[in-house]
Amino acid sequence: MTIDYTERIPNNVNLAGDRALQRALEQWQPDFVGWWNEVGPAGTQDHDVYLRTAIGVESDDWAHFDYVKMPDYRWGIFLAPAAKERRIHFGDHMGEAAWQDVPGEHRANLRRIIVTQGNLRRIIVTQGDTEPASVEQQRHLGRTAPSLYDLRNLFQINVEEGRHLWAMVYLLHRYFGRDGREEAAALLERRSGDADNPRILGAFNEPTPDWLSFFMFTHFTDRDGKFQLKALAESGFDPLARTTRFMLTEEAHHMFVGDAGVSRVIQRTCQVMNELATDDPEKLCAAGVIDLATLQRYLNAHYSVTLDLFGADQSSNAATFYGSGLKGRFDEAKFEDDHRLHGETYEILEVKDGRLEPRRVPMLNALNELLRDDFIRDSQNGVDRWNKRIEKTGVRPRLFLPHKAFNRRIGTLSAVKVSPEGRVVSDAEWNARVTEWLPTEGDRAFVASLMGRVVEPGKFAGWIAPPASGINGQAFDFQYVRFG
Ligand code: BYC
Repeated sequence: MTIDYTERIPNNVNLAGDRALQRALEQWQPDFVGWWNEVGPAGTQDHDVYLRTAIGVESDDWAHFDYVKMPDYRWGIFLAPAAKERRIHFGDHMGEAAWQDVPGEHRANLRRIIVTQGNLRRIIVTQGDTEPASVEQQRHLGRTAPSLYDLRNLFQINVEEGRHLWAMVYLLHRYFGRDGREEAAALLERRSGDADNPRILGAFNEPTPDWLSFFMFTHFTDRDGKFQLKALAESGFDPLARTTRFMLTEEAHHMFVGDAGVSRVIQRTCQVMNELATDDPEKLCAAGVIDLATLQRYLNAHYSVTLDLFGADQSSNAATFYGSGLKGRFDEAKFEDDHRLHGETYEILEVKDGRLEPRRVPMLNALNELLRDDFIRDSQNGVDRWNKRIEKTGVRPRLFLPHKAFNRRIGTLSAVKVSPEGRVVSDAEWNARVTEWLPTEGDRAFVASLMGRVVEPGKFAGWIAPPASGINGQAFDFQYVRFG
C-alpha cells in the first residue's frame, strides 16, 4: 500500500490502470491548482514549510516530515487498506458483502437504486464541499500568525484539507460518471461566504478572520469533521469507508491545533490575570490578552454554529442514509442493538408552549441528534480540559458549553431564542443581552487589534503562550517556515 510519488497524481489506487479516470483527474488537477492559487493561503508561493506528507497508509509509517515549497505540495489519492471480506454491519442490507462499487447496480428496483446513488453522491459532495471552504475561510490568517510554529500548523491543515477535497473528488470521478465530474467541477466554483454561490453548509460560510476564531474552528468544527467522518467510515460503500478512515488519521492533528491553541490563549490570559491580580476585562485588554468572557463568547458562537452542522433533529434523510447502509452511527459496532433500529426510539428536545420539552421519537429519524449528542460529550471533554488548565493557574474556572438550543438556525430549536443556560427568552431579552452571549463588533475589533505577525523563530505573540512541545520532536525555536 505504498504511495507512488512518481505519478503526476500520487496515489495508492492504481490510477495508471484506468486511463480514462486518470485523464479525467489530470484535467481536474490544473483547475484545483488554479483554485488553490486564487483562494488558498495568500502570499505563500515562496514559502518553504516543514510539513508532513503521507508516504504510506498504515497507521505507524505514513507521516514523513520535511521542507516543502508550498506550491510543490503533492496532493494525492490515498485509501486506507481494505478490510478482508468486509460486510455491511447496519441498516436494511446488514450482512451483505460491502459494496466495492456504487450500490445497487444489479438490483431490480430501479427507482430505489437511483435514490440510493443520488444520496451517496449528495453525502460525498457535502463532505467534499467543506474541505475547500475551510481553506478559503483561512486564506488570510498567515499574515497575522502568532509564531512560526503556528504558521506551519495552519499550512499543514490547509494542504490536508486540500487533500481531503481530492479524496472526495476521486470518488465522484471514479464512481459517478458525468454527474460526478460536474459535481467535482462545482466544488471549485462555490466560494465560502459568496452571496450568489456559497458553500453548502452554514458554518463554512462564516468568516475566520482571526486566530482565536481559527482555534475555535479547528477545535469545534473540525470535531464535527471527526464525527461525520467516523459515521462515513462505517459506510457499506467500501471506497468511502476506506478513504474517510485515512482522512481521520489527518483530522486528529487539526483538532489538536484547536484544542491546544485555545488552551495556550487561556494560559497566557490567566498568567496576566495573576500578574495584575485582576479579572477586569478592560485591564486585561489593555495588557494585550483576551479576557475569559470574550473567549466564552467566541466559544458560544463557534459551538452553536457547529451544532447546526449535524442537520435537523428529525431527518428522514438521515433515516434513509442509515437504512440504505450509506452512513452509520459513531462507533456502530459498539451498539448492542440490532443495527437496523426499526422500533427503537431516541429523545430529542421540542418546543412546547414556549418551553423546551423532551420527546421520544423513532431513532431512525433522530440519527442526526444522536451524532450531535456524541459530539456534545466530546466537546464537553474539551471544555473540561480547558477548565483544568485554568484551575492550575489558580484562577476560578468559568468556561462552559452553552445549551444545545442556544443560537440555533437548523432544526426545531431554531424556532426559539434560548439563553446559554437553556432558558427560553423573549426577542426583547435576546436583543438586550445578545452582546453578553455572542462576540460583538468591539470584541472582534479588539481581537483583530492583537493579531500581528510574529515570524522570529521561538518568539510568540503576547496573547498566546508557547506550546508544550514542538512538531515532530523539533524545538519550538525551530525554523518551521523559511521565506524565499
Ligand atoms: N447549513 O434533513 P436535514 C468537515 C440542510 S465537517 C445549511 O437535517 P440531512 C470539516 C440539508 O442539507 C463534516 N444547510 O439534512 C470540518 C437539507 O437540505 P435539502 C462535513 C443545512 O441531510 C472542518 C436540509 O437542510 N461532513 O469535514 O439529514 C474543516 C434538511 O436538513 C445544514 C458532513 O456533513 C447546515 N448546517 O443532514 C474541514 C457529512 N444542515 O437537501 C472539513 C455529509 C442541514 O433539503 N453530510 N442543512 O436541500 C451529511 O451527512 C448531511 O448532509 C448533513 C445534513 C448531516 C450535513
